[in-house]
Parts: sequence; C-alpha cells; structure tokens
Amino acid sequence: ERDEGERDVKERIAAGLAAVRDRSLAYTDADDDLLVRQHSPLMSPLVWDLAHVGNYEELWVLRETGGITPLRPEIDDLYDAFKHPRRDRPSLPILGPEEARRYISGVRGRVLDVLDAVDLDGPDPLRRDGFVFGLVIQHEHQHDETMLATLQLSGRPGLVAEGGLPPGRAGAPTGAEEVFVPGGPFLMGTDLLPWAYDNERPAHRVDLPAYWIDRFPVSNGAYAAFVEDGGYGDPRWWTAEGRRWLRSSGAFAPLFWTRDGGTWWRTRFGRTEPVPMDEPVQHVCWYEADAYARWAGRRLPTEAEWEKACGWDPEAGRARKYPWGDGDPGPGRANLGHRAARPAPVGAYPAGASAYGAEQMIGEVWEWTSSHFLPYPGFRSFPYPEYSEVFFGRDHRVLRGGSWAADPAAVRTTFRNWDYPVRRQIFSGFRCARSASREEA
Ligand code: AVJ
Ligand code: FE
Repeated sequence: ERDEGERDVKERIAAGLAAVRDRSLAYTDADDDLLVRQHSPLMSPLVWDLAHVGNYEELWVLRETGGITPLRPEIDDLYDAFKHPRRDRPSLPILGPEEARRYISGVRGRVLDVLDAVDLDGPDPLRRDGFVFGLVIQHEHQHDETMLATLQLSGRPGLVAEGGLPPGRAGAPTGAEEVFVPGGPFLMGTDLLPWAYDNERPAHRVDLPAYWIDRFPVSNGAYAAFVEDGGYGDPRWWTAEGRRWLRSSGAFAPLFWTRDGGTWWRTRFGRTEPVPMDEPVQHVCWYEADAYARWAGRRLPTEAEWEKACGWDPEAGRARKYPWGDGDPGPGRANLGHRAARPAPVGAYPAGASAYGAEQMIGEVWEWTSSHFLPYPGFRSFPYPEYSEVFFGRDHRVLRGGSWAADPAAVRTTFRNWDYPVRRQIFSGFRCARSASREEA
C-alpha cells in the first residue's frame, strides 16, 4: 500500500513536470530574435529563463538528489541569478534557443530516471514527499509567469485566449464591499504542506485585532476614480518615497493605461482595448496601491491580515490550503493557470469565497500587502539561502494570492511572493483593509 502511494505521488510529479515544461515551451515557441532580445532592462531574455530552469533542475535533481556528474558545469555561472543581474544577461555567452531546448530536454530525460529510482519515503528532506521535484516544478512555473510578463512587454500578440472566464456579479461592479474578521489568534504559515517553501514555515500563532478587508480586489473602475480625482498629483496620498517614484517614473495611471477620447485604454499582448472597469486593477506598484488606500480612507492589509482572511477556518480552528477548503482549484473556484490572459470580473467566483467571505483572494492578481518580506519566528533556510533568506529585509514588500498567470502548483494561502515596491510589470493589484473600531470589535 505504501508502495502504491509512492507510485501515485510519482505519477503526479511526472504529470506536473510535463505540464510546466509544455507551458515553458509554449511561451518560447517564437522566432529566435524574440527569444534572444531584451525587451526591458527589468527582464531577462526569454532564452535565459528557458535554460535557467533546466540548469536549476540539473543542480537540484540530477546533482544533489541523483548524484549525477554535471552535464554542463561550464554554464552554471551564466545561469546563476546572483552573479548576473537581469539587465546584464543579454551580453552573456548564453545558450541559443535551439541549444537551450536541447539542454533542458537532456536534463529532463535524466530527471525522470532519478524520479523512477528515488525513495520518496526516506528520511532525506529533499526526497521526502518529492520535495525537490516540487521545488523545480514551482520554480519553473514562477519563471513562466516572469516570461509571460516579458512577453507582454515585448508586445507579442497571440497570447490572449478568448472567453473561458465566468461573468462578474451584479452589485459588485466597484468591489466597494468589506468583510469583517473578528479579533483573535490564527495559525500563520505551515508545517504540514509538503511542498511549501522555507519562507512559509514554521506555522506560528498570530493574534490580530479585529479588522475589515475588501471582499474583492480593487477594480479598475474604483482605481480610475482615484486617478480621475487627481490622485497622482496629490501629495497627501503618497509617502515621500512614493513621491520620488512618481517624479522619476512620470506615472499617471497603471502601467499599460492610456487616455484617449475620454476613455481609458490598455494595451497588453499587442492588443488595445477599453479598460474593463469591472476587472481587478493590475500593473500597479506598491506605492500606487498604498496611495490609493490612503485616498480611500483605508490601508493595505498586513500579510497576516491577508492570510487570516484567506485561509483561516474559525469553526474548525485550522488553516485551509485554499480559501474554499483543501480541494484543488478548479475553473469554478479561481482564475489561475493562464486561462484567458486576464483577471476575471469582480464577483466571478462566489464558490471560491473564504470562511470570512472574502473572494478572489487566490488567482486574478498578486495582492500587495503592507508587510516587508521577513522570516517567520523559527525560520530555517531550506534547501538553500538564496531562495528566501537573502531577500529578507526592508527592500521588498510581500504579495499574496497568485495571479491569473500563476499555476495552481505554486499557489496556496500560505504562499509568499515578494518584489521591490516600484515593480509593476508583474501581475499585481491589491485590496484594502481597515482596523475595526472598538465598538465594531
Ligand atoms: C519568488 C517570484 C520573487 O522570480 O525572483 C525564481 C522566484 N526564485 N528563481 C523570483 C524565483 C528563484 C522569485 N520570486
Ligand atoms: Fe530562478
């Protein structure tokens, strides 16, 4: 029985590896020129990401887990994200598209051999429950989301699938509705989810005062009201750093928005359309999210507030893997996995509501929180400090929830993403919160 369980896990891993590779190859099914060119100094050439995920897989599965002699030790340095910042990557002697595809498929063939032979029930924490395979699957999905952001910046058309998303809900056009989260302790983070990253561990008790949090992510319509109220020109709403960012960026609206003929338009994946006012706003940086919240008389939720509203089940006294429970995200619960290349309208997923009634917390947009990316009490780096530990500090803000471009394999209530507060080429939005008054609490 134990063996059969392990076989099932191995089958799931093999399917996960195949699915993420299909996705990577689909995103890089393009002319060589598009793949080797740098579309923004913020991003790597796509062909760098492609070989980098294979190199990561070689390091962790073939060398660390399988004890296999390095296939191409001479290229390790080129794909080390810490040695070469993104803006410098085009000038490196990296593998060309054909060579990169050959390299990653050679790695993958041997990875499947390692998977076949490995003992997933043993004491080694890299092997146990297939952790190392979860690591590479999630890593590749995260790079795929990054590649999708690069493709959007490149202007390449053709990645916008039509339809496939449920409609919004009447009465929720602006999303100006809140849910109440009573004060009290909850368990933040996890000790139980086998593929959770080190930064999600350990589970620990956090006691929060009562608060209100938006039922939905802030919509384009609500955000447009801030823009049209002169929000970008009013220093009251911006922190000093936010004002510096405004001056240096010249931003006047979310990235990809333009104004023409009294209408807001947005250009994504080579296509221009009127901004859909009932969709969650995306491509705002942390400073914009923070300024909007202040204008609205609110604030961003802390990371702990976000996680409690998303995942805590107060009746059961336990955390759920997803807002609705532990069942896998399906097309009726959340907008994940690049179904339609856009967020779904506000109110589209009543079946995905959390115990407290918050909706669309998983999928749609990564949601900025007010929190810096810091270790949980008792944090231990695993399996290497360069995934999380070196990023802890005050440089980054935490994003939660996962976007429409994130894959279910790399999304859960405890999952933590982080970025610089100036970044907005990512699929980022937010929702607001406010502390409850004494009477409300
Ligand atoms: C967690 C999305 C911030 O892309 O920099 C990829 C994920 N880590 N390769 C990133 C990651 C190593 C990371 N983020
Ligand atoms: Fe990486």
